[in-house]
Amino acid sequence: MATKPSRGAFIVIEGLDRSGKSTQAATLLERLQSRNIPVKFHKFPDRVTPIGQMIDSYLRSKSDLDDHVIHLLFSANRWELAATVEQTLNSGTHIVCDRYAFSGIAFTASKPSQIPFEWCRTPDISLPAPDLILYLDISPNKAKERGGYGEERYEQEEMQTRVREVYRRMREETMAVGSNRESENRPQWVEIDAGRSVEDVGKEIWIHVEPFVQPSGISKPIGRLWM
Ligand code: Z5A
Ligand code: MG
Repeated sequence: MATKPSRGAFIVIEGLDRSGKSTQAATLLERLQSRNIPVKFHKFPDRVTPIGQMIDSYLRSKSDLDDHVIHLLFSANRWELAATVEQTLNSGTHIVCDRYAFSGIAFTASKPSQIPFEWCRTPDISLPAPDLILYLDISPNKAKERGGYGEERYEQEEMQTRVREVYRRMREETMAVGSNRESENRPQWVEIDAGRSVEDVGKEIWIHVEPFVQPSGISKPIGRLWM
């Protein structure tokens, strides 16, 4: 039985549609579980909650909502699980999370309605911050060749190109935000070339994750997004 760390690590997988986030989240989860490392999985949107059901209906184009409203619902969907995330981490269990606030900002800020980036970021300010963001990068062209592309409303190449640009901006800002603070309080953002085989991407992910899931655990307190 592995020793429980002082607190668990919060690991978020982000990236464009079909970059392989869910595939890699499942692989990572398996890898951790096979080593008896305590871990819990979250996925956003969490389509099970009442708010998540509204989001699901919107994504499947079964209902229509104002761009601001759907953005706030995505954020509320994270807030309704924020206390659970904290409890899990404080109990010494790691979290692997498939998409988080970065998806929220990237998708809304890329819409033709041109909602300002800062407006998009505001509702998620002070959510539990990840310790590690694994950003899976892929060209929209390559993503298009993968299974299931185009089934939901945001999966068009032009939109995906804009989404990629907003992710790049967030990466720069996430790296810069902490420059006046202790660097150890900054979430670590790692960009991974997701255009390679599932195995190669998984191997690289493990190289970045392993230092975060040591028995000694994470000693710094849980951070707050953009604070
Ligand atoms: N959204 C938002 O607007 N605001 C928010 O706050 C949040 C989300 C949280 C649904 O999300 C939408 O919600 C999404 C963003 C928006 N946009 N759209 N549309 P979702 O997470 O539920 O989406 P999804 O249905 O899980 O798809 P995905 O995340 O886009 O895919 P993925 O998880 O990145 O990829 P995958 O399912 O692992 O793999 C896709 C296919 O590629 C599959 O057939 C795999 O077998 C294959 N695959 C995976 N990896 C590889 C490699 N390496 N090589 C070849 N083939 C591969
Ligand atoms: Mg997915």
